[in-house]
Amino acid sequence: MANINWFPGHMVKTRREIKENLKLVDAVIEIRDARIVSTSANPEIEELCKGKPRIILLNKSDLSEKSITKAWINKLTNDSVRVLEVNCLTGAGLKEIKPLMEELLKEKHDRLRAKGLKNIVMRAMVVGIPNVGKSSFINKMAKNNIAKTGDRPGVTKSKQWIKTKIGIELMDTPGILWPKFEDEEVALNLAFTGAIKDEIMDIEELAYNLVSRLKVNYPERLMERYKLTEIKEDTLDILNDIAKKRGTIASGGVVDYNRLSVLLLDEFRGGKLGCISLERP
Ligand SMILES: Nc1nc2c(ncn2[C@@H]2O[C@H](COP(=O)(O)OP(=O)(O)OP(=O)(O)O)[C@@H](O)[C@H]2O)c(=O)[nH]1
Ligand SMILES: [Mg+2]
Repeated sequence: MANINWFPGHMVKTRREIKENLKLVDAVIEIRDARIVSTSANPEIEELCKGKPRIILLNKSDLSEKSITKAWINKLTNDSVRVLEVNCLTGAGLKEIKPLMEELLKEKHDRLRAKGLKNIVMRAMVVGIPNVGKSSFINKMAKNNIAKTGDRPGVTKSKQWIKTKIGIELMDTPGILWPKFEDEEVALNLAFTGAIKDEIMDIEELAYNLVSRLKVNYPERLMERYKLTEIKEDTLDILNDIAKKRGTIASGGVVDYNRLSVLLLDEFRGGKLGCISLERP
């Protein structure tokens, strides 16, 4: 349905760039969308990050269902991966990054300290698929003056480092990853959450699919928000009921599905339907 153009050529280039840049960092900070934890993962991330400790940030956790986000944290945590729920708009959860990174890098740091090193700077690269909040994260973490430090010239290719409030340095350009794009489910999840521009989607089809999904997992939210007395089986009937309640009716008394669809998607994306997770572990 969605005409997503991810340019395979770019993928090869970013993969190469990420691999190059990995040599310069201690850890990878991978950002995902807490509402679509599986969809917002990159299928090759494990392979790409081979050997590097990774911190997965489940961002936009203000919009996801808390218990499900917790379940994802349990599922994804392992020896070299730590997972945090965060909100890059308020900064909630971001302070936890440093202790987790120290935990993951403990052996390396012990080794360095044994050699007499004192001020160990931790460096990380930020990666994630489009729209997960990479820029918001970097802006929130950066010290106000966004002080950048260059590497010594001639030693490494000059890379800009962003100093953060928690004493970690971040590579200034995040790595943009691609999602799995083989199935329609993934395309829909990306579109529901706004990661794919609406112009390339059929908005009415999208809203129809969203309500079809919500009627199964979150019928009570639909009832509450749109003051429905029941959730009918047929999605079209639900849409018509919502249209009546919301007055998205065109002249002649027919439902204005375009206006209704825009309203539904806006309200979903703005969290008006409450905290909703579209994927469960
Ligand atoms: N509700 C909510 N919105 C967020 C959060 N973090 C980011 N956003 C919003 O998500 C949208 C995308 O954020 P960006 O920081 O631009 O994401 P990005 O990963 O840099 O996106 P690209 O540069 O397009 O790849 C923006 O509208 C942000 O305001 C969050 O924790 N909660
Ligand atoms: Mg960005």
